[in-house]
Amino acid sequence: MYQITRRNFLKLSGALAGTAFIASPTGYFSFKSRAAAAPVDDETHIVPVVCNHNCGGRCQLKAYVRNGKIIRLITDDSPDTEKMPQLRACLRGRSTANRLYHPNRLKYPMKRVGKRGEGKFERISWDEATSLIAQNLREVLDKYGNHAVYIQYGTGDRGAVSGRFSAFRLMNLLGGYLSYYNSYSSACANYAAPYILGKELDNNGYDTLVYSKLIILNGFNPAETVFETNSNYWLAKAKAAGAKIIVIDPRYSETAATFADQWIPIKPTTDTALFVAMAYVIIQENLQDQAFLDNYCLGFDEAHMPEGVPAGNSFNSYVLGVGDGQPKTPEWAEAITGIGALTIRQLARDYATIKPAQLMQGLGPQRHAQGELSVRMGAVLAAMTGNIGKLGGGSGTGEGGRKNSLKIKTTLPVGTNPVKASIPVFLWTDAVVRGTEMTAADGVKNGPLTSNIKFIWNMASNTLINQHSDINKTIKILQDENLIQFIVASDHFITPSLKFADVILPSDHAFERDDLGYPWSGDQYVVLGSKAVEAPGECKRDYWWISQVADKMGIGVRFTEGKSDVDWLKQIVADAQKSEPGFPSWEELKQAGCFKKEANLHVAYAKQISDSEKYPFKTPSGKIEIFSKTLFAMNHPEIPGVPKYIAAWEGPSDPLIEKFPLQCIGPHIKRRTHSIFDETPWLEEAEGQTMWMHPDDAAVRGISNGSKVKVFNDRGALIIPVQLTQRIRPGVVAIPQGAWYTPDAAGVCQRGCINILTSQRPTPLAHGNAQHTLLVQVTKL
Ligand SMILES: Nc1nc2c(c(=O)[nH]1)N[C@H]1C(S)=C(S)[C@@H](COP(=O)(O)OP(=O)(O)OC[C@H]3O[C@@H](n4cnc5c(=O)[nH]c(N)nc54)[C@H](O)[C@@H]3O)O[C@H]1N2
Ligand SMILES: Nc1nc2c(c(=O)[nH]1)N[C@H]1C(S)=C(S)[C@@H](COP(=O)(O)OP(=O)(O)OC[C@H]3O[C@@H](n4cnc5c(=O)[nH]c(N)nc54)[C@H](O)[C@@H]3O)O[C@H]1N2
Ligand code: SF4
Ligand SMILES: [Mo]
Repeated sequence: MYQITRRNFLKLSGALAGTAFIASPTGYFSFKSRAAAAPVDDETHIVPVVCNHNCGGRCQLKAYVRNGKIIRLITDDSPDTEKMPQLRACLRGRSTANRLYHPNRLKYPMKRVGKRGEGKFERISWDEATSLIAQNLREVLDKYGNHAVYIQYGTGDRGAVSGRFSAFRLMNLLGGYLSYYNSYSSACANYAAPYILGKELDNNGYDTLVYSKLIILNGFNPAETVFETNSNYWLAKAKAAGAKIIVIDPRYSETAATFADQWIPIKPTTDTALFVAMAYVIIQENLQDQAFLDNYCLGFDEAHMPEGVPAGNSFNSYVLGVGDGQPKTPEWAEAITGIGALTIRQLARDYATIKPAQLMQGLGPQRHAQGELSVRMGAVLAAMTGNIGKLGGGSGTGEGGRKNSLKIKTTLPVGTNPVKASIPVFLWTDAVVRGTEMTAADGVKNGPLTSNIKFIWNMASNTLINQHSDINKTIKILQDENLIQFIVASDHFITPSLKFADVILPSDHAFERDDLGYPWSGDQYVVLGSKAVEAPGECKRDYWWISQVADKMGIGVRFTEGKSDVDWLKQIVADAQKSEPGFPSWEELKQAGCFKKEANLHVAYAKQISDSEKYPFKTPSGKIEIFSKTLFAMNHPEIPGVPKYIAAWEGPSDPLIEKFPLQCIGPHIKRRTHSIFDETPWLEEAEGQTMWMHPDDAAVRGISNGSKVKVFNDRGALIIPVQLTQRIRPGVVAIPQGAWYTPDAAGVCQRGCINILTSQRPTPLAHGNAQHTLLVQVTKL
């Protein structure tokens, strides 16, 4: 059906996947888009489209369309310059046609006929579907009020007129809805970073990596997770320029395989112990940048503490063991992290002496039990080594920072939410069960809630079941029809989440409509994808049916202002032309498919470091708060005033490890964006769903490579083929997150969805999702 054969495609994915870079890291550069070579005959035309899923990047694709079908996909073939490299799509984006023409596409609206979750649906008309939604919405609003309506987190559609933005707009016109804060991505990092640095996660941009002499990637795997379309391009450049690259990860990730000079396999949840021991070495060997600490920081030592805090609470005192009698030596950390003391000493010396050095952390280390602490501790190390605010250095908190300064709007106008109450996103299941009882201690802001959640909008989201933790617990909550009255969900497939909805709606795909796409904003560009082909069956854009619901709620005209989805896109572009000099017209953008603007290098906190009097850090003291009085005053054992190592529940020293002896993490892998593409045959062939396990852990269990195993804990169980590999440290297994929950009659997942095993216990400060913190046992079948 497609001109690109599966064989060629798989070869291509291999080249992009990372491991192929080992032999030739520069291969990344030599790979060129093949647009120029592509023949176009009379019947074939090329349409620029956008990949709008949530990997952080935003790539341009070009669809070869013949007889109304996409027969081939290529990627950005615009000029490839140093300042603005091409936005080349990955294996996922390039296999989208395989997803588009999948036989299981949801094509018609349906309503539930069996019990909720049973998966029995019958086809209905759009009119009946939108009437059912409007009727239930009206009932819930009348009976329970606006706090009862919740718009689920969901990242499948990152376009400007997405279903979620449309629902925000509608609900704001109807008196508001219960909102959330945080994300599943970076709850701990974004919540904790302001306490030490005064603003949400920020670090130097990826293009500054070429100025770094040392790059430490902690739990960061851009060879698979991307984050910014060209993150790997810049890493490869930095390597070619001679930077030493160290990857700290329980797995020898694709990034480690591709770029690392050294791999440090750490036990999950123990990063803070490693960092604290590095601080010990730096202090012992007097390698710290004392001038930087004295000028910019609060709480490093007893001489720089805020008033009114008892002696012995500085970071230095903690590291040296003043209070607890335990100096945080590399030997202390070796027992916790599983990393040899010598390695820790050398890592500390490297980081303190090779300058400038960038400590970049992925979001994996913070999706853990006390995920806030590794973020804070990364910033402390970056301050101790004087790397914050320096070109080639970095803040130590997160991945590459944001430099996008385009003055454009990225959504249709959604209005203002009259409801001020909000919940941490991870606690939505709690808000269904006990919303009105939740307090500030649960992270509720501007509470109390006047109702539990009774109505859920679930568009472009698999978070209702698949991507949220502890699926068995969630199922019980959703099945209880006394709790939630109504769930409406739209998607391309009947996903595990859609099975639990009351009305399910078929969405068109980004390639089947005009759509604007924006990156997570590391780069300055906008992609305008054009409608390449017709959507199948009765698939509609979410905006369309939400307009119908608005109409039935009596506010149709106020909702649409007479505009179609494309009219809103045109308005966004017209507004951008006014606010952003040089921004193209709608017609020009349609033609080009993309607007790129060269960006300046982004050095996070450069202003504060250049003139700390004029530009203080936005913390209470105006300094980098290694000690935070605000956190100290919370007087919470898991929220210390200075970052400390606190052993995780379900971590390597939890007594539960006797029963469930393996730590289990759920990495984001290249063949899926979360649960998207799980259904795609080409990608299944490129990378099946398997669990990584160390041969030593397999040997004691009599498990052989490729065999199916059962993985379980007290929350649930799954079956998965095992891949024995030295690429993971003993005692740890990795089950890629995002596989579709596929239960047998006993509820055992046959596909390997990790969230059957994860916990809903939130992190202490951010109330975030610790979805990488779990203990399991593995047995052969
Ligand atoms: N291909 C692909 N790309 C994606 C996504 C996707 O689903 N697929 N999702 C996108 C989204 S929304 C997000 S939020 C990001 C997620 O990006 P991340 O959160 O950074 O990705 P993870 O794979 O969860 O974790 C990164 C690495 O951390 C390691 N790790 C786990 N626990 C620990 C630990 O305790 N310490 C250390 N040092 N390392 C640890 C994992 O082995 C993994 O290699 O990726 C984005 N990009
Ligand atoms: N155990 C574990 N769980 C995790 C994570 C983890 O690391 N470990 N990571 C977490 C993270 S970082 C995140 S961001 C979440 C992601 O959670 P989600 O955002 O729920 O994940 P996706 O799988 O991307 O689901 C998006 C859905 O949108 C649909 N979709 C795509 N395009 C469209 C469209 O145009 N219209 C409509 N209506 N639907 C569309 C897709 O088919 C898909 O079913 O998962 C979290 N869950
Ligand atoms: S999944 Fe991400 S990296 Fe891959 S094509 Fe889409 S936007 Fe680009
Ligand atoms: Mo995410």
